[in-house]
Amino acid sequence: TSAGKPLPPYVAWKDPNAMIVHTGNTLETKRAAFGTSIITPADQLYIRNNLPAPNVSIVADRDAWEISVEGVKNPRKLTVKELKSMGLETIAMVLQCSGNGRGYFPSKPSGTPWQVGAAGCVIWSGVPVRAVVEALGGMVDGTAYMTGTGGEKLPEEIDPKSVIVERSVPKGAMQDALLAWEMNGAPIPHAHGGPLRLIVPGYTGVNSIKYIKRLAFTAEQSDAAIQRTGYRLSPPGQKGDPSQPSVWEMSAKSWINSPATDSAPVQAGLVQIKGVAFGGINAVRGVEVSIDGGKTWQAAKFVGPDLGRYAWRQFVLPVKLAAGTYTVACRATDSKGNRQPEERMENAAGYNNNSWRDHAMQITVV
Ligand code: MSS
Repeated sequence: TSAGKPLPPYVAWKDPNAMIVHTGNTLETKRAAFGTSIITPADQLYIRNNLPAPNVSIVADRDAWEISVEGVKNPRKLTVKELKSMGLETIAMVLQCSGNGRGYFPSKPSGTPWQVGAAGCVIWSGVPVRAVVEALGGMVDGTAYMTGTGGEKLPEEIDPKSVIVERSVPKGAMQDALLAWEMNGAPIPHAHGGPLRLIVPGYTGVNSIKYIKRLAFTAEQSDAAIQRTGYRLSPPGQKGDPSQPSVWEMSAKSWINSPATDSAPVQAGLVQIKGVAFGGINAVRGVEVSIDGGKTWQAAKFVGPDLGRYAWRQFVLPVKLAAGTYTVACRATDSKGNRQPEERMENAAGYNNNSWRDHAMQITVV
């Protein structure tokens, strides 16, 4: 059930029955609300804003939005209209917040206690970043990172570096990245980063910069707080600092959506156990389900089309269940053979939780 908080006005168009409203800037999809036909509809997709979203007037004339491309041989500003003439690609991708699953950390790190719903599988259309780079003469020598800057208006009288949403990723991530203007077949909603969003497939959500106004190829990582000290895998009890790994690539993960703890009691007999599985930076190869808390595992079957390396796959395992209590769990394996671990990797801010044990659920069959 929803916490009872109403949808904030800028996302009043979301489905109130599908969302848990944590705060005005953090909304997650209810576990039982995830459908089984792969794509997460816009009105069910989670929201995470590090800063309040810019005024909705930025989507009044989408084609006129400008991005400054820097760190290329011929740096210049480009409008969305110009970008649309430079190339087109469509990619299905799991958009997942770095902190998805934080709610399962017993250490209760500060930040939103997301369970499974700060994630969705979304289709993006836009121009490949590599086409833009090529058109502008290639990256300058010495480039090591691709840095995206969000178009929020920054509060005055604060050091901009302390709040600006600006993230750097290794330059190799450019290969599959897009500057996207469309999401699930419609112009990207303002709340999800329209008119233009950087999409970095296989990386956690924070790296996919909404309302992007600057894309730079840089020798160093951004010195914004969100990059320097934020989104770092810090040992428990320690503050973030640039010597620690940045939260970038995602690893194999899966979870069961149905039957779920918060859905109606399950009737004894044949039950279809359903969920999602993805590989993160790699494709997902398989997923296993356990109904005895991880003692034994059975391979589940993928259902629906394979939308590529960065998408998730829906899976199902039919099982006959007698009345009783069961602990259901699942674990994914990626194309390189990496298996979703039993335990989370402890870190101070509660990032990258892909522990299958944390995502297991107790269900009651009557
Ligand atoms: N971008 C910008 N510009 N701003 C902000 O705030 N956030 C992040 C990304 N991007 C931001 C951006 C995050 S953090 C996330 S997740 C994402 O986004 C979300 O998305 P949506 O659309 O869902 O809201 Mo965590 O890692």
